[in-house]
Amino acid sequence: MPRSKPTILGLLLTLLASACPADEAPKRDGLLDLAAGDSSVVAFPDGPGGDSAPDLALADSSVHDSIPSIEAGCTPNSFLTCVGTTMVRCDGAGKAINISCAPFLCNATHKRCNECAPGSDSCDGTQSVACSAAGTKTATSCLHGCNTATGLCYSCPTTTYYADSDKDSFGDAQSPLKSCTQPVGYVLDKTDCDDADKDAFPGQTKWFKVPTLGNKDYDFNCDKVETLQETKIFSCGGGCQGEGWSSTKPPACGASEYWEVCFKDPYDPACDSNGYPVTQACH
Ligand SMILES: [Ca+2]
Ligand SMILES: [Ca+2]
Ligand SMILES: [Ca+2]
Repeated sequence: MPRSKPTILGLLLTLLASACPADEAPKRDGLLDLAAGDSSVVAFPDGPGGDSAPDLALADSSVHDSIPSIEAGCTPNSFLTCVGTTMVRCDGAGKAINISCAPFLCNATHKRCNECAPGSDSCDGTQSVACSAAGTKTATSCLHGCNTATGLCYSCPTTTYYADSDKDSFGDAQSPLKSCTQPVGYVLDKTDCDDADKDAFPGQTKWFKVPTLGNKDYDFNCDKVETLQETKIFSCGGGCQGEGWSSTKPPACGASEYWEVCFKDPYDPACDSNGYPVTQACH
């Protein structure tokens, strides 16, 4: 549970009340930044970015201005206390100041700001950065790159593999994995357009009347186009012999339409026709 200001004041009062009489309190201007040329900053890391780290907002100066015992003076260059991400210390002139360690915690054991969040190992692809329990950051340049998920260096040269969840031997470009050896379930290929459907892959020649399982479309051959299997329109009135969709345009993928077959019976001069509903297949 976060500590509130009254708790902070109580802490500071307990710590310093006996050393600094209230009636000697000088007037503070409310500014918490170090004065230019204050050499004491060297002994007190001023947040993760050195002296460029932001000190607390002006409003927080009330922590000091309202405590005469601190205003009266503290032991120059001494560490006072930590409150969350705030370090309270005494500057070279004997005045208490707040230092912001944000976004990291103030470390009371080591009397400084943490440089990082302990345990938060990270990797930018080439350099591994570890953060110790004491909040100290250590960067290691990785010979074979590092794992962005674990933050650790690879021990050997890696290759990028891709998940093949539907086991059609084509991998999913959206699921890369760097590894020294080929992991089970991963392939070098990354051209599968639907890794949830083993019937959808580049070069698929079959035609389908129901959509793919993953993308719910009809692009089974991964060429980004839903190609109709049958497009021929035919009417028995135009010469009789032949077949095709009886409609004015081919039905869409998965839609049904009447397929008409027209022919001439050698023993009957009239044009015969036969027809039945057919579902459009695509890939
Ligand atoms: Ca696949
Ligand atoms: Ca597939
Ligand atoms: Ca296609």
